[in-house]
Amino acid sequence: MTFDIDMIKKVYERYPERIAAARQITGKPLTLSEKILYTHLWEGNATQEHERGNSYVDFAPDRVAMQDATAQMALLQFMQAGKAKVAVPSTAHADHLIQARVGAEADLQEGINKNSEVFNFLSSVCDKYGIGFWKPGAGIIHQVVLENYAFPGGMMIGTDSHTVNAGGLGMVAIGVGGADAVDVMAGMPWELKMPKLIGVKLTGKMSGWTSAKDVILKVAGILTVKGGTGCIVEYFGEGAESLSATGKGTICNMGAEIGATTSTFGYDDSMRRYLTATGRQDVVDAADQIAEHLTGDPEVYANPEKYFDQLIEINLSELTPHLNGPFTPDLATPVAEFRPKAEANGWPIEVEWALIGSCTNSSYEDLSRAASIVEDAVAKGVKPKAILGINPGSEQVKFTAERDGFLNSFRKFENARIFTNACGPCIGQWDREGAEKGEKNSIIHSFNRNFAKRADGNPNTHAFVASPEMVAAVAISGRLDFNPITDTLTNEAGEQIKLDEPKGSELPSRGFAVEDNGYQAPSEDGSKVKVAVDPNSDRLQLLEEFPAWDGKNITGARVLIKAFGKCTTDHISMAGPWLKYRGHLDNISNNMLIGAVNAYNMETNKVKNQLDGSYGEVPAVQRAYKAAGIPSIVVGDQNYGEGSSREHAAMEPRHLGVKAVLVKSFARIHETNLKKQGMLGLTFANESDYDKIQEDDIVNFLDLEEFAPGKQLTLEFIHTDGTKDIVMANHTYNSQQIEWFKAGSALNLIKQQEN
Ligand code: MIC
Ligand code: SF4
Repeated sequence: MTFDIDMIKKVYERYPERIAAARQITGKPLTLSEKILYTHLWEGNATQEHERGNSYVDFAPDRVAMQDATAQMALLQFMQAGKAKVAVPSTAHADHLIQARVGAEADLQEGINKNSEVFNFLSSVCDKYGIGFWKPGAGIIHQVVLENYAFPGGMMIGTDSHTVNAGGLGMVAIGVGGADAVDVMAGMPWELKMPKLIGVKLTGKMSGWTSAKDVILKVAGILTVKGGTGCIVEYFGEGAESLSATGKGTICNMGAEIGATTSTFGYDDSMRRYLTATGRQDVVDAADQIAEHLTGDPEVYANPEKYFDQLIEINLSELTPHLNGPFTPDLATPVAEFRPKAEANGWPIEVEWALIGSCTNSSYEDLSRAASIVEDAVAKGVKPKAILGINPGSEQVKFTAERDGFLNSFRKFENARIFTNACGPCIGQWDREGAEKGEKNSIIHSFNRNFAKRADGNPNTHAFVASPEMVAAVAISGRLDFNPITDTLTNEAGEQIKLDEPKGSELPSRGFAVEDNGYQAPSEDGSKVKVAVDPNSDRLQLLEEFPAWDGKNITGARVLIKAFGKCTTDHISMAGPWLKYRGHLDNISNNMLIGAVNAYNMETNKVKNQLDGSYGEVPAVQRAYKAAGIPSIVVGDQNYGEGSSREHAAMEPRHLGVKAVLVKSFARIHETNLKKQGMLGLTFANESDYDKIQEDDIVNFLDLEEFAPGKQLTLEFIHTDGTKDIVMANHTYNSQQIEWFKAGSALNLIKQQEN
């Protein structure tokens, strides 16, 4: 039976009434996104219209998902909230901490050995508080959620930016920081600014080498990494219905890369098929009773320009395969145009590694299509030039793919490696031989992110994102500019051959199978379960409260760093080798901003220490300021904090005494994380003021004492020559969020309110 089916039925029972209330209040046909949002209002039936892009709204999500690298901090915070059990169904998934090195079995065992302290902590906290725990090897959070928990019309939050993957089954699923998850698990409302809506109308039908991945690679090229900020992307049209549910998941998943709050699709037959295949006929039966509410109204899809804030149309019949990258997921290039662009930019053409997997593209369908390419190449006598690495998305996918022979198809390549059902190379959990040499090279993968250093730690690795079938084709040819539609390959007999188009199965014809799915149910009564954290551990550290604001203006502050250009959460709090400290705030703070480029010398991890004029590493310099009682601020560029949901990127500066982050613009999750942790997240009222800020400036806040919603803050930058600039800063704090700042963090406020 489906997990939490009673909860799902309750959600559906209240749908008709809540939709009726929403229709009455808004007086217009509704998009799917609005239906899901309005049926999940904390207050119950809608009593007022919420202005898109403006009103803050309290929601009541149906469930919470967490992964091991963020769950540690989320649960350390939850433990402080004083609750006996989580208020909504919640799960934690062990997937980020396992390194890809030699192959699935050995890597999994090594991952368990190395991380046992953390896995035991997660397992016991989950047991205690009523949280389902998916053990190491069970699979990647978003595939496991899609297979077991996602349901059309539901709303969930998850402590990972790719939580949005569940839009593939018609959810509004949103990535958040751990502190937001704590709100929901503690039974409190969860706040979000009412998103704007981008409609994407898909016409036509894909064929040949084109895959669902190419839809989102194309959309990323159109909208760029910040074009989706504050928006839900809703896909519709005959083209949408022609895509499989896991293909829809791929598209929604990578919506994180355009900064979208989430993406979703209306309930259709592909979802029915997927739910049935994954053992959830009961969800189909329940959903079918209210099917009309689980998709946008026909008037909306007939006249989308009237109901969406922005509209994009893509004809799937004309869409061709893309490669996106390097270093940013929105640099989209159709495969047919790749060669001249690569030559002009000096991108290395030859690839040594091609990787299939990640939460984005590791479904049964993905593996089957990629395997068909490999089989074809073997049959035609072509040897692959690159090494092909594969991370299946879940134990269920792996077990079924093994049974159906796909994994053996890959194994026909002597240089294929099947890794664990886990994130692996996607998050730098990859022991790539030779990466430390820092050589300029290219890799291709079916993941979603390709920021510098992300996969193998080498800043000179150019990573390109493509569909699993293109990754397989490039692995065989060894060249990024290989266009399987037009180009030939030379086989071992010296003949010119062409690869056949990929063939695959949306779902296993014999059904999914699995022996041990890796799930651990929590105890009914967890009150006796002990959660131990060793005070001497270097992996886990109980949290201490951040101090409350002293009510005064911040004065005499220093500019710790002015970050130049792209500054993602990978730059602020690197993953890979640092993942091991995700449960230990003080230790992980030693990676704070070490990847950010200092605008004053264009170097990373080298900033001026104003105490003695020397240059030092960012965390060390900040620790020196903290010890000397000197406040500091961080200055940044556009879309600061792009990428991950990791709240460490906000907690580390908070812990080390940074007071404010002043940037041209923020990515949504990071801005909220800063607010939740009691930091000041501010934006330049005039972006060009960024240029006025100098390395040796002294910074004074002039009117923080009057901090209020909608009121700009005034900062004074005093330069060494005695001149000064007044910089106006905008902020988006509402009155509740200002209370978080005053209390020192949102969690402090929860605790105050409990007492
Ligand atoms: C990522 O893909 O960057 C991660 C690792 O999954 C993160 C979460 C994390 O940093 O733990 C994300 O996307 O939110
Ligand atoms: Fe894991 Fe990569 Fe997906 Fe993040 S994007 S959840 S690291 S597979």
